[in-house]
Amino acid sequence: MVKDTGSAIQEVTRSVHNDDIGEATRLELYRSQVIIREAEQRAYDLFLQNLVKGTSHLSLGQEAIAAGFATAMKPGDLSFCTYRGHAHTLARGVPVEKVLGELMQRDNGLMRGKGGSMHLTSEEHGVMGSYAIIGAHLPIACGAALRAQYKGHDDVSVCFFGDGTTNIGAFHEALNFAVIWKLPVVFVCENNHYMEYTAIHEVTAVKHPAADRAPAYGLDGIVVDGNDADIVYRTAQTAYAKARAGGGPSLIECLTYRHSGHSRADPGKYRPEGELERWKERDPVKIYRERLAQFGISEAAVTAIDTEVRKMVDDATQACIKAPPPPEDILFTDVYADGGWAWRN
Ligand SMILES: Cc1ncc(C[n+]2csc(CCOP(=O)(O)OP(=O)(O)O)c2C)c(N)n1
Ligand SMILES: [Mg+2]
Repeated sequence: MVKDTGSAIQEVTRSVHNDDIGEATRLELYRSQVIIREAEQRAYDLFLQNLVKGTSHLSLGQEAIAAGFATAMKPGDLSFCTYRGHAHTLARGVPVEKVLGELMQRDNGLMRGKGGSMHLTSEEHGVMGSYAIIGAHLPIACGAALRAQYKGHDDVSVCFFGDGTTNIGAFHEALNFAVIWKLPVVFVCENNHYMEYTAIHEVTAVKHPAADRAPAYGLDGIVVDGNDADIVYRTAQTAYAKARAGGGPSLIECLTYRHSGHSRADPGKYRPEGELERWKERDPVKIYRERLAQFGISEAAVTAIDTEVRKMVDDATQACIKAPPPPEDILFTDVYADGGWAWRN
């Protein structure tokens, strides 16, 4: 738990010694983080080889948030992502090959290469889109939650966004709407301390961009250590249980840091010297390896996961390199809701 006594924050203190998570879930949390880490690093390597064109935004350093929230979800729960959405898409179980193929604009990609890095979507996995317009998906997540409430379904809509997004009108509108309607939606602010190239504290009136605004909408201000997958997982469980029980929305601010620049071409030179190194000491994957050891999980079990995931990412890479580009006729498919475009003529 990150200590913060300077603002109206509800402290959510959870002991890592309370082992209610269980070994199977811990291994799942670890595996999910390693898949994201390896796939994101591979995406960057492929970019350097000019095999990924266009821009992409990596979540290296932010893996615990995607892993923790997705692992606590049930099938049927819905994820809404930003352009920094590879991690959340992978965490819901979309195969690495589908994600890398999409980044490489191949026919084997998640949307056959038509969407690209910033628009990963898989209805089958509950990934209801990645949205490049800042804040646009918060009201959309409210709409999905309103549908669940109206139909009496118990799925939860989980909406991920950055710290900079809290200064956009849609963030405030969506929060107010969700509270008034008591919607089963969980808003997750990944506070990585930077917008594109600007530190969030330079342009925001409060210290905690999401949590300090929560009381204005009648919500608790929750700040958690977003680099600790156990804490994230437990926080997610609490918020989902509240949403499913008709208790309405939650807003959770997860403190974290991106290891790479904003997008693939950004070397991140605007960051103060030593800051990245300090955060790397709190690398979520490193923290979690230590956690597994603390709970008596053998090094061999951990290495087996690392080896299996690396092979999976290598195999996916090879399959994508061999995959053809999409045929031209996909330009005329999946364009409108009926799947085609004929109605326009
Ligand atoms: C409405 C809108 N305004 C501006 C942009 C340009 N833009 C892209 S990313 C970004 C910064 C967002 O920062 P944050 O919400 O902290 O997310 P992070 O990239 O750190 O995950 C901005 C301003 C945009 N995509 N949409
Ligand atoms: Mg940010």
